[in-house]
Amino acid sequence: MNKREFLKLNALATGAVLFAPITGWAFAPAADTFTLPNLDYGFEALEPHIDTATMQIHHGKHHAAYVTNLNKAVAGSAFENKTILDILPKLTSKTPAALRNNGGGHFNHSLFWKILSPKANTQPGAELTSAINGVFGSLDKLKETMTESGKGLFGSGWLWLSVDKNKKLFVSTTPNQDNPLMSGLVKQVGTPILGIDVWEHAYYLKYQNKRADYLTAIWNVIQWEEVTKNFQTAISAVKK
Ligand code: MN3
Repeated sequence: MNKREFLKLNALATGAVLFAPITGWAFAPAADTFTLPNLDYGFEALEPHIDTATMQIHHGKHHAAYVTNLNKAVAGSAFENKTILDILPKLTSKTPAALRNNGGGHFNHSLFWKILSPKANTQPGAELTSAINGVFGSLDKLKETMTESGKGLFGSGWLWLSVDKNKKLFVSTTPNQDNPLMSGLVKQVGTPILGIDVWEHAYYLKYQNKRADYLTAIWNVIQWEEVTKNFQTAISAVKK
C-alpha cells in the first residue's frame, strides 16, 4: 500500500473524513514534525531498577511508534505544524483518537525519559520541597501517595505529580496515554512535572504482575533536579 492509499484508508477508518476532505489527506506532504528524542543515558543505565531490554523496547519500539503514528495523525489535519503543547489542550472527545493516543504517548514518554536518571541521591529543590511538604507532609509521604495511586489504577495508564492553576501540587492518574494537559478530556487539569508510566510494557519483563515492586523501585532512578526544573517552569507558566 502506498502512502496515499494508506492515508485514505486511515482517514476513513478513523472517521477523520468528517474533519478533513479526503483530498486534504491524500495530497498532504509528509509532516515529519515529531522525532524520537535520544536518551541522556544508556539503555542499561537504570539497572537493576529498570532492565536494559525493557528500556530498549520501550524507547525504540513503543515510543518510536507513537512518534510515527502522531506524524501520520497530524498530516493534513488542523494540527499540522503545531507543537505538542499546542495540540494537547485542544483535544476533545470529537478529535480523532489517533491524535489523543499518539500525541499523549509522545509527550508522556518524552517527559518520562528526562525525569529518569542513574544519578544517585538527587533531591527536590527548596521551593519544591516546601510545596511537597505543604501538601503531602514529606517527600516520603508523596512517594507513598503516588505508589498507592499507581497501584489503584486499573489497566494501562500514567501516574502524575502536577501543578494546578493555583500553583498547588496534586497527584492523579490518567488512563491510556492521557495526561493532565488535556484540559478537554481529563478531570484533573494541570502541568505535569513528574510522570510514571504504569503500562505493563514499562515493567513486565522484570516485574511481571508485581506492579507495586516496580512503583517502589522506580524512586531510585527519579531525577529530582529535573522534576524541580519542571516545577519552576510550571509555576512561572501559571497565569497570575
Ligand atoms: Mn510506555
